[in-house]
Amino acid sequence: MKLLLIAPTVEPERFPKGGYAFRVANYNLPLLAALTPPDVEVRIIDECVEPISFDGGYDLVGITVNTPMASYSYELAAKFRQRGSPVVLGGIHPSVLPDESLLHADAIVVGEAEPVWDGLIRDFQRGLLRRLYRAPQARMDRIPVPRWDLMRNRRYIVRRALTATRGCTYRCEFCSIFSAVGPGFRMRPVADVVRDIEAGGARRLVFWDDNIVAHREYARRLFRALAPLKVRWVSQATFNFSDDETLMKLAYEGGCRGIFLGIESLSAASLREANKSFNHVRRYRTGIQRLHDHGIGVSAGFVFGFDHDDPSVFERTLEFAEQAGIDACNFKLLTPYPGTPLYDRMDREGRIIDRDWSHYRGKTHVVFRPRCMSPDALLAGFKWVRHQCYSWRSIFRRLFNSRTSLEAGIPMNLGYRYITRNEDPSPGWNPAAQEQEGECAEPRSVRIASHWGAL
Ligand code: B12
Ligand code: SF4
Repeated sequence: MKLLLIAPTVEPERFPKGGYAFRVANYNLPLLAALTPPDVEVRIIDECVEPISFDGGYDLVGITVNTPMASYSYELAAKFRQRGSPVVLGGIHPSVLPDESLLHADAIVVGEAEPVWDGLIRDFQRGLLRRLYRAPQARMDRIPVPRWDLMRNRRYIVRRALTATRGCTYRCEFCSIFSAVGPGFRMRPVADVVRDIEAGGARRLVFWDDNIVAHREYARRLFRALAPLKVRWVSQATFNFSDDETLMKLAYEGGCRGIFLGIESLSAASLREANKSFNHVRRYRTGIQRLHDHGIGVSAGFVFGFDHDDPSVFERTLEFAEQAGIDACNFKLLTPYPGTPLYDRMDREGRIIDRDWSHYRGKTHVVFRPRCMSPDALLAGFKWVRHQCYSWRSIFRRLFNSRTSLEAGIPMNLGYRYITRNEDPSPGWNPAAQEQEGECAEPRSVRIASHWGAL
């Protein structure tokens, strides 16, 4: 039996020929391949690094689907099905919208593949494939070593990605984690993580954990176990990582050179709205400094479009990022992904204006009606802040103020600069330059003054 596993991309502009920026190896498909019975011949195509070929005569095709890629994945599924290859869809989007996905597939998996994938393949081989496989949460002590040997390894800048934990202890309004991996925070045995890294044999890794420090004691054990491996890695964490000196020290010794922090907003009101009050705006600056002092670069996620965001939010964020020396900024438009509490609220309030999933990329379209500015102003401000932040002036200012982990900071900024300009050459405009009218209107001078007071 021949099985093809596909990771599609809707971002061909991000991966032009020879452009290696941000090519990080995919994790879920090598994992799925490792769960596949050994008598099955498996091929993986990650569209970020190679085009999809429709003519392999595959007996079964599996596609991993997130929301922005849903429509495109359905088109791919139709093409394979026309050629006689049945298609199974899995991942976050089929898990939250199973009825929609079932219209485009022979079968779907809702939830994590580990508990059901082997059975699905056996059902298929016996001609008994069911339409829907609903998986319970996977056991963390049964995660196999991913089949990295099936990847086009040379085409990635970071060749190994994995997770030590799954889930998050928080429930931010806009976040899909709860619907992606279910409730609770689960940890893999540290020995299994070490086993995977040794088997992977790479010196540079990404841990795609949602919050690698959520369980402090586990994180300490993990970081101690990583130290002898002499690997360098980046991961994701909540801001309170920066409260814990011991943990930051152990993380650095274990190879951590950069951390993605969901800062999201400089406004306490917006953080409250997002159910993220555990981020304390007043601690941002010292927290970033402490991470830098420990040799850990900071990549910060910022979201624009909260109900409390007025048109000055873009320039205030840019100024803060530069002064605090944030090594890399990841800006996103607030997007109500299906399955999130934000989606339910926006839907209830009748504020969703666009349900074309291909627009749910968090950077190309505003899909809801913002409270304090027009959708056009939000999109323009978003483009403006991205372009400004990746101007040479801002890159220089941020990296100069950081002076940490430049071996990661410089290529990351060059990568982001390349992507930002390649994705959308339009520089946008700063909505704060125009005075706002309406329910959120406040003189600009007052807005700016109250902002600096809060920081
Ligand atoms: C890694 C990652 C990325 C990487 C992907 C790089 C790569 N080469 O893999 C990058 C940085 C590029 C990325 C980009 C984006 N991402 Co992202 N990303 C993740 C992250 C952190 C981890 C995914 C992962 O590998 N998990 C580990 C594996 C093992 O789990 P898994 O993927 O869920 O797979 C399991 C099951 O879903 C299932 N499964 C998955 N696929 C398949 C396929 C088949 C056939 C079957 C049977 C089963 C199955 O079985 C797997 C094993 O249990 C998740 C957060 C999360 N915890 O899921 C967000 C997440 C998936 N991303 C998200 C988003 C929104 C995005 C972006 C739109 C950016 C943004 N606005 O944040 C872009 C979209 C890019 C695009 N073109 O589609 C959302 C998805 C929301 C949604 N409804 O789609 C998530 C859930 C984050 C969040 N907090 O909300 N992302
Ligand atoms: S945004 Fe981060 S902290 Fe909030 S629920 Fe998602 S993963 Fe957890």
